[in-house]
Amino acid sequence: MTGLQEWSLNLDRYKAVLFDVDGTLAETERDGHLPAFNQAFAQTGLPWVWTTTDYAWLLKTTGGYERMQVWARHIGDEQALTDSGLQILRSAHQLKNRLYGQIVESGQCPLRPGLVDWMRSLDQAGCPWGVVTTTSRGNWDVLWANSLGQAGLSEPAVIVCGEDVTHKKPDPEAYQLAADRLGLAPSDCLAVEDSPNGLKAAQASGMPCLVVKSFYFDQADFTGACAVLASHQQVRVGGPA
Ligand code: XBP
Ligand code: MG
Repeated sequence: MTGLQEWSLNLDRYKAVLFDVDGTLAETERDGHLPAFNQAFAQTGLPWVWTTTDYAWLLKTTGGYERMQVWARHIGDEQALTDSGLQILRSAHQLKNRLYGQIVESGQCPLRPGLVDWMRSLDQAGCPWGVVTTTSRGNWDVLWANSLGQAGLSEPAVIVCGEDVTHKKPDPEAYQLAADRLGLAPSDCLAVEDSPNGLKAAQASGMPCLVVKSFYFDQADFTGACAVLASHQQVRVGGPA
């Protein structure tokens, strides 16, 4: 019992459930990506240190490499935006993802409470679920191998990652692609997101979106979401909406 109000997911209404990854499945931005960025900057010799406040602002930009370029522009680091500077940023980003993998492997990004329970309920009800993220594919693979994949769940029915799209969230491309691959209309799927960019991406594709708030987006505007929850523990699968 959480003391929080339950939210019923009506499976007569949806043919698939599509989960965002970062922030939605685990607090990967707070516990994984941010520490990995700062470790990568130090190891690359970049004199950058991102605070939690910086990162809350930086999360307006999806994509880690893109986020680093936004920071360089923000602080007026022109050198970082030259051809040679961008090569350094690219290497730092690759290093960040390797370090992120090590953090996840060490168990520091546990799945959010209640998530596996409702995914298991989807499996039991025969409702396909998938993941729609614009993080790098390797970051999904390491999270799957070290947590979700060990929970006895079915394999995701569809996986869309950053490399699969030309335009990252809030562009609708990732959600449109996932629905296409499932052979479904976006309006027949439910997206599960934690961020305004994710909500916008789902909405722009025509997909209803449930928000389960995370650390960085606790105070964000989620107008238009079909519900805004504090925890996955509030979801009850199978009941009327
Ligand atoms: C997640 C992101 C990503 C991750 C870092 O977006 O914004 O940029 O923070 O991943 P989504 P990379 O909400 O679509 O999951 O460094 O691999 O880009
Ligand atoms: Mg997210």
